[in-house]
Amino acid sequence: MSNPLVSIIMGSKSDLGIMQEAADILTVLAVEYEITIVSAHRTPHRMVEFAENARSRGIKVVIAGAGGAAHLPGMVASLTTLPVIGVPVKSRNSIDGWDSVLSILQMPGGIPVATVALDGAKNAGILAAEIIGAFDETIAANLSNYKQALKEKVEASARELEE
Ligand code: RP5
Repeated sequence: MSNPLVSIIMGSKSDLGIMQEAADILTVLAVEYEITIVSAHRTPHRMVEFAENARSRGIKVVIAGAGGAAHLPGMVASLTTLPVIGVPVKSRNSIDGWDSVLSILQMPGGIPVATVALDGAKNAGILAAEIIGAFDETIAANLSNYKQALKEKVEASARELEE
């Protein structure tokens, strides 16, 4: 996309099955994004370069997913003043998912990462859109329509059940 506002990064291609859900919902909400792989452990210099340049490239929110010893979201957060949303991934090197969750959630004071649920990439995308939507009325309207559709779906299910 030409002017991405959200950058979706992940530690490994093996995270893509989950992280694609963030991309898909951003497409639905008409938020421009970029998506790539940046590993805190395997490509640390690439991670530093990414985090130090994201703001000047026009990125407004970073969504970072990783599993196991999931240091990517926190390390990126330590290198940028952009908001970072962390997605704990239940990867094959994760014991039971808690390692991914706690690695991303339990940040030290001063370096926040907005952590979503295990494998919660879809909510990460929605949260990123909401941050952008705080300053962009078109995206806010798209979010409003999306939430209205969710509400109508639940109401339709309730009616069906009650019949
Ligand atoms: C993490 O290790 C990645 O984010 C991924 O969730 C996990 C496993 O990576 P691979 O061994 O599948 O490349 O750094």
